[in-house]
Amino acid sequence: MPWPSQKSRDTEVFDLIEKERVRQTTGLQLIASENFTSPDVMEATGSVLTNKYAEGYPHKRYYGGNAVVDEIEALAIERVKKLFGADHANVQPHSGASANMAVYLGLIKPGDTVLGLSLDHGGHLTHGSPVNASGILYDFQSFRVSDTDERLDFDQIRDLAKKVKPKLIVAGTTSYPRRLEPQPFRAIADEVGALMMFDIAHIAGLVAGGAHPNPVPYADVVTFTTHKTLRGPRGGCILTTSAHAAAIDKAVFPGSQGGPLEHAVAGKAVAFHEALQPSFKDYAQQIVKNAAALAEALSKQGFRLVSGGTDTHMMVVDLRPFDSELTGKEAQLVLDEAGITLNKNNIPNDPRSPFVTSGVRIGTPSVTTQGMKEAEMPLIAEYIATTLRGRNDPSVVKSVRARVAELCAKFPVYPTSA
Ligand code: DSN
Repeated sequence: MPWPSQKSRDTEVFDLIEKERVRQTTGLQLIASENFTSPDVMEATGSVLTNKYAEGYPHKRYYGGNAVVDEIEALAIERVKKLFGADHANVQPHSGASANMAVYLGLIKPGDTVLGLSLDHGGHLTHGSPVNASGILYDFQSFRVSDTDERLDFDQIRDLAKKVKPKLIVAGTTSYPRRLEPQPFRAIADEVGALMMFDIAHIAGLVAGGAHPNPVPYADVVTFTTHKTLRGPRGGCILTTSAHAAAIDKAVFPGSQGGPLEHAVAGKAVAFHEALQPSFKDYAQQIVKNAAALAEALSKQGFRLVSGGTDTHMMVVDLRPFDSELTGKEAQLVLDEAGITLNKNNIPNDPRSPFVTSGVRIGTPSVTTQGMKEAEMPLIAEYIATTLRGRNDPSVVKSVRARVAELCAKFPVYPTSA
């Protein structure tokens, strides 16, 4: 027998997967960077393509047997180019972090100066955090959001760019709730002779669905993950102008990766197809409408929204006006018990550490995939507020847990949802 028989099947792992399916589908998934991908994307991701080695690119491989894989990867490339209007695409990055590191490897040299948003003001680990390879290998200089309105301040970014003369400017965020206009970044990059990279990991689905400006016409390189608002499989992608195509491809393979994950590439191709459908526009718009409704409802419950609200799929909530003793860490833990999953998050100039925090980050991509609309958002805000107010009373948390399960049962995610 080639594999263990059904009798000795690994029930331990499959039982745990089932447990996780129940957790995901009976609770509210409000992590801004997560989503429920489609059964078709999961089928492609779990397919025989996981068996294949395919170092290289379509029609230029180091192994035989890649005729079908070539067709799949070429399809993924064509679809994503069409989706975002890009000259060139590399669909092989295993993750957003791999995509970003490949861009640095391809476009700049170790020690070069780069400008990016500070992690504690909403940037990303790979935008120069001192504990990440980006910050270790390159001279990252960080800009921050303004103290007055907690939004990007392009005068500050321009002044810093003129002072440090970066080779590359990185736009993009992980916990910034406002639209990111690409034109001002382009103008500053041109003023100081820098290249411009736009990391749209969080907003890729919004851009694809026309609910956020598309930076592709302005940036030299655009990176993103495929599993957030874009609702694809876990993975990364790079779009470039023709001028940088060869350098980026070389930096992905052989520069920083070996064999591509063609099962993930197939999942990406399916997700790009789904995002090209007219209904994806409605989905993207609904994510934003839901986020606005949830932000308004949370504010009525006594929370403060960083920057005063949101224009995207996410919000960052300052817990201090609601309860000055309550930390993000404690909120995340007790909300988990109530079946509400989100993550603690620093607010700009947070007096607490990243392990404790004074805020939480909340996103609407997953609940929107479930079919929830503006009408459900005040309920979610109420469940959050009730849990946090009654956090020391297990009966309150238990009763919210039951109400959350009841709400989720009305919006089943997958056909077999519990
Ligand atoms: N982990 C992602 C997020 O949650 O924003 C960023 O890589």
